[in-house]
Amino acid sequence: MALAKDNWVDKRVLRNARKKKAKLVFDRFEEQQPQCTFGMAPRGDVCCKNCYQGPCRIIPGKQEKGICGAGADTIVARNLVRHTAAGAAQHTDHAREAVLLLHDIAKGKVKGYKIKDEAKLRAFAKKLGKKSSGPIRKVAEAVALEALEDFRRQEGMFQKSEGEYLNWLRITALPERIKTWKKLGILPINADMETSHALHQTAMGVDADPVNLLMETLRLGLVDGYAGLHLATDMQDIIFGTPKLTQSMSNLGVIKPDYVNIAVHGHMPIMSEKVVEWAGKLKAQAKKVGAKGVNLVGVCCTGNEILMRHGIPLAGHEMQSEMVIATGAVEAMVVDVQCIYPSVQDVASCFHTKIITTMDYARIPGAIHIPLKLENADKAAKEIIMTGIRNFRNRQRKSVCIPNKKTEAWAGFSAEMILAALSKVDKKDPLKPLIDNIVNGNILGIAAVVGCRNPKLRGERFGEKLIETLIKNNVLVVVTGCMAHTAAQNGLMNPNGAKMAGKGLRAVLTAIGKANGLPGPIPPVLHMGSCVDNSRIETVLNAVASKLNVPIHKLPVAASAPEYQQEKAVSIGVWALTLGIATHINPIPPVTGSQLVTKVLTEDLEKITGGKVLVATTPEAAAKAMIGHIKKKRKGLGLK
Ligand code: SF4
Ligand code: WCC
Ligand code: FE
Repeated sequence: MALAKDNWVDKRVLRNARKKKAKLVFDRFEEQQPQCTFGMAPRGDVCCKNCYQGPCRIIPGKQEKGICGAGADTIVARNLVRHTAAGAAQHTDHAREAVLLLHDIAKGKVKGYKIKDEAKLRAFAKKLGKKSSGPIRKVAEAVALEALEDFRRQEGMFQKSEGEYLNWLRITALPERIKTWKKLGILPINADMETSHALHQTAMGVDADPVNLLMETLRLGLVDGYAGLHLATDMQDIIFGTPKLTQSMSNLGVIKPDYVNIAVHGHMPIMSEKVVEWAGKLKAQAKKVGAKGVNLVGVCCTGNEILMRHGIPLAGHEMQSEMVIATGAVEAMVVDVQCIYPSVQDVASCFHTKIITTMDYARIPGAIHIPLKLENADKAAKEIIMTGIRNFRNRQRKSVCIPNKKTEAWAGFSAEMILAALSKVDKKDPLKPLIDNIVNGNILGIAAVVGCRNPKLRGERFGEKLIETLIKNNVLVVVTGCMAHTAAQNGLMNPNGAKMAGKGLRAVLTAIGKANGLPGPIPPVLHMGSCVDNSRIETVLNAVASKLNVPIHKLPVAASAPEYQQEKAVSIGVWALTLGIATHINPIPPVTGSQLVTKVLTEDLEKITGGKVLVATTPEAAAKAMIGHIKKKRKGLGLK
């Protein structure tokens, strides 16, 4: 296996795992070969499992219809709706938890949490047309109730183009977009209604019209973008603070030999913020067991969240989560929801690590369960840290293998932080330096490279090669999610990384660094946060689009999820398409069995929302497609 080429796969840690007979994702990946090719490119056959007459397989020229009579177009479109709905449901559930927390803070029901960014909260009240002055808890209640409306509004069910729609979409998206979506009749009414409706619509014997189903997919993209991503980010910023520039480290080497190491993995700051707080408070307890202190490290998106707000180092992306444990030096891994391989418990059983689950609906057999609820968060977080501390004595020194790999990573580039940094260049008009440099070609365009790493692409360095090629070609890259870990580990998220950027881009990064009194250029790859923080990218794009008075789809921008694997990546991608962003996704999604769906996504959609799917199966081809698109958009704007 070509694993050695991936610099995030540490050979010594792999060996350490093997010594303990711990199987890692790569081993299971091999065991799974050959994987079923139905529904997958390039064969492009189609598979439906939506009822128990099936599963049905469609083979062109041989078996054209499923038992119920559904053909390839219907099945492919239905599957896409279901994946998008599942992704959106994860994000909206996440957002709802944050809204409920704000509501409980407002009602004085929880003591352990506070509102950190009052100015942001008041700004949202204003946008929502609510009273923004006065006691902060009153404002919080009004905002939380407006947000909750996005989960319970019923009006407009059978007249979607006329009815009411998501508050968070109304206050966030640009008027031009809302008009487009309204015309298409895809404005979502309430998040829960839409995701559950999608299950109904795609069941056996309901919607068979592929075009209608594709419209539903777009609607779910909007659900994801506004009732999921934006709502989650906004609530989290209000409660936990809006991220600012922070400097930290990344990769497995952030695990420290003499400390109680606790890895935090998952997605929700509701849990991780409390863990961060208590890790700080219980230092003395760690010393009592012979450790120098508690060393928290972040995995996956929780890693991104606590890096952005507290400078906690990133230990690894989702696919490295098992390797974090296989260092033999992690006392506890505490998890909440999403992207947590159940295998972390199997690997932990080979070492001394305790896996601690915290959410009642996300449990792993064999793990310790310490439910972290709003009302007992402090008690639970304390117990979590103490579980790690108590376990320090069980660490087997001979099983410890911490690689000497760590890379400096700058993070915290919220939209507010980007504007603040730009305002040091031009106080009166912060966006001007960015726009001027796009116009003069120093910055060719902006690309978001986001999402997961996929074991199918192991050894290919797809994500890192794509990012490197983009910045070399003067494309400013913004990242979130597991791709942020990738960029950090490859040295692209610190001032040194600017050396890899093209001349024009480097000059801009240097000028911004200088204006901000930084020791060097700002990084060529800006860490904008977790997966829900893809919302921050739209915030920046909306600001630029509004200033230039052009829709997003005319801007020289593109996106890529170069190694996607989660349903959430699908819903985020669909949302990007609704915004009018050309979006590369790889591996090729399971849509090629339907010529109609493939054509709509890669061609026709551009005429409808301005967005389209870019297909490319090598990093070089992906960079070429994205840069080609950016150049086309520059030309459209009359830029060279
Ligand atoms: Fe087969 Fe139709 Fe059932 Fe799908 S819904 S499994 S195509 S019978
Ligand atoms: Ni977002 Fe993908 Fe990571 Fe999970 S955390 S693995 S969806 S990128
Ligand atoms: Fe994530």
